[in-house]
Amino acid sequence: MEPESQFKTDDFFPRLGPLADPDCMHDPIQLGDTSPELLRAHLSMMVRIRCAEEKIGDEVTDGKVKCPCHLVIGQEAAPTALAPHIKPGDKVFGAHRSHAHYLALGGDLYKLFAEIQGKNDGCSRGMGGSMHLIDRANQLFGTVPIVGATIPIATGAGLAAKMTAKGEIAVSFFGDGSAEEGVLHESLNLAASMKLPVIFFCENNLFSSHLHISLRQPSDSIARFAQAHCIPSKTIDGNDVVVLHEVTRTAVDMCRRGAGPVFIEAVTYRWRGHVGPREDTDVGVKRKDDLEKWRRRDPIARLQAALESAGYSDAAHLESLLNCHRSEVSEAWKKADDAPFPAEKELFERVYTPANN
Ligand SMILES: Cc1ncc(C[n+]2csc(CCOP(=O)(O)OP(=O)(O)O)c2C)c(N)n1
Ligand SMILES: [Mg+2]
Repeated sequence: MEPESQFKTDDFFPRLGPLADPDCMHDPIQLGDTSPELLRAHLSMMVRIRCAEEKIGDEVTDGKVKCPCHLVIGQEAAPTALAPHIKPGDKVFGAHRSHAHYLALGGDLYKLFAEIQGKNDGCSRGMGGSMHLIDRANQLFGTVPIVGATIPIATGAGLAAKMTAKGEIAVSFFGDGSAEEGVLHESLNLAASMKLPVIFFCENNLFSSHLHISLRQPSDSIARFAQAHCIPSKTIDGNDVVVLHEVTRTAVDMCRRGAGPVFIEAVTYRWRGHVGPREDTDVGVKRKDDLEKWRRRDPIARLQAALESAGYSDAAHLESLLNCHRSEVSEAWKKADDAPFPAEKELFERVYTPANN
């Protein structure tokens, strides 16, 4: 009989370690040689996303929003960092928590708010709500609530990009919960076997609804599934926009030059409940204590602190960003509030494609 010690598990079960430890990484981030203009642009986008999310949360609380909204507050850095690398012809896909991805890619704030309010001017013409965002002009090809559902579609977009050979890529954003769907594993296998230009981008916020990852999986690192499929992967601090910017740039370059798929695991944490604006501190493993610590890993505050020490920003600069985005947000919300709903007769016309099309 073989000795048990010859059965290996350790190499194959990486753990997130400090990346998932809420006591770590509270310091300002390292700016490296990133230009001050780019850093300030990232700061501005993350503040814009947060202001929009806080507004949506307030309106949900006031009962003005009828569709479920999954807020991304605390997770602004990953979509912000990826977006500048995306070019016309690329195709980005998201999931149910995708307001930030829509905005980071250049989506129109008014059309987002109109969609959330079910209005005719919404980006899905008022028929989708918060979880069905689309903005093809800015390379966002769809977000859907079914967990894992856009992963194979992004993989198919990767196959199309490979066939047209113009250096275009596909990006699939998904959460740690998607790793419990078979379709992720099928997609990883296909993309690796066919060397498809797909970035599999896991925003691992350690939770799927109210369940912490330690209650759902034997390891907290989702990148282990990339390793199992021979896909190069990198697991990083998902609240450090500079690290994210560099890693996503490399991943995009690898995909564009035909190196095959790449897997990024960005470790982060959502501040609000799974759905809606409440903090939901009564669920999950130590969520109440952990949330307070994760707030100290705030992607915005850590960038702002680093910018202040480098002399690239100050309290007045942040204040002016907040004022500017808050007023844009409140104007866009008001405009969406005043906008008309779609006509009732259009209900089926917009949901189903006519048979002769
Ligand atoms: C196939 C499927 N199963 C279950 C659900 C219910 N559900 C909606 S969101 C969610 C959690 C997903 O967690 P994760 O992928 O980590 O994303 P996060 O909410 O953390 O951003 C679940 C289980 C669903 N929408 N689709
Ligand atoms: Mg999650």
